Amino acid sequence: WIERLSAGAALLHGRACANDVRLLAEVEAVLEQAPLRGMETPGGQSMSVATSSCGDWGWVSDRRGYRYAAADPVSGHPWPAMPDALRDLARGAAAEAGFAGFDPDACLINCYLPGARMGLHQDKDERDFSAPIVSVSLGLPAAFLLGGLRRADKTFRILLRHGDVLVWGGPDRMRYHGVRPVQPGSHPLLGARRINLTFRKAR
Ligand code: MD5
Ligand code: FE
Repeated sequence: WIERLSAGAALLHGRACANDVRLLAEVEAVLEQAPLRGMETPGGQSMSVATSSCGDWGWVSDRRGYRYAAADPVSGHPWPAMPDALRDLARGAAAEAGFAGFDPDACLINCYLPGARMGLHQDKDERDFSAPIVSVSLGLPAAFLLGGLRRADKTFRILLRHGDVLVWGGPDRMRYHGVRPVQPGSHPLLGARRINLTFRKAR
């Protein structure tokens, strides 16, 4: 079922569950070509979330800053293609939330082991903020923090479970958001980890 969180944000509960085995297999195939790696923030802090990407553009972070890159800096090769099963899920979920025609060119793969977290931030490395962002949660649950358009705005906690799909667009696209430390546990399909797929129109 679709839960409308605000004008441009919707939570599609369990939307990815029916196809989870296929989705995970596609993600694992991407990770064989472009393994998960730790990244460093421009300030020199190491991030607790391990990341990789598929699609035309991959999100990277290092001392030079945050940006989208056409090649994986670890291998020097282009990022793996975005698997159809992933693209179709993102397009379908966006359409159900009111964003027909979403055409993602980047899929960021975030892997959270227990204890990993993501601090409050805005997604502003994309060229065109008019496209929505689609986020797919797999594995261990996580408490997601949804804030406002200013860092100091009050945040709301949303529990994201395996298979949940979030769509953010329009007036909600630039909200501050973060992820509380993932609690220890084990998921029947993914084991002791949370994987989040974030589909974006980067360029
Ligand atoms: C995650 N990832 O669970 C989240 C899901 C990231 C990131 O935040 O940058 O890799 S994406 C959640 C999101 C994206 C864009 C806008 C909003 C939330 N929002 O307005 O709340 O690993
Ligand atoms: Fe984000």
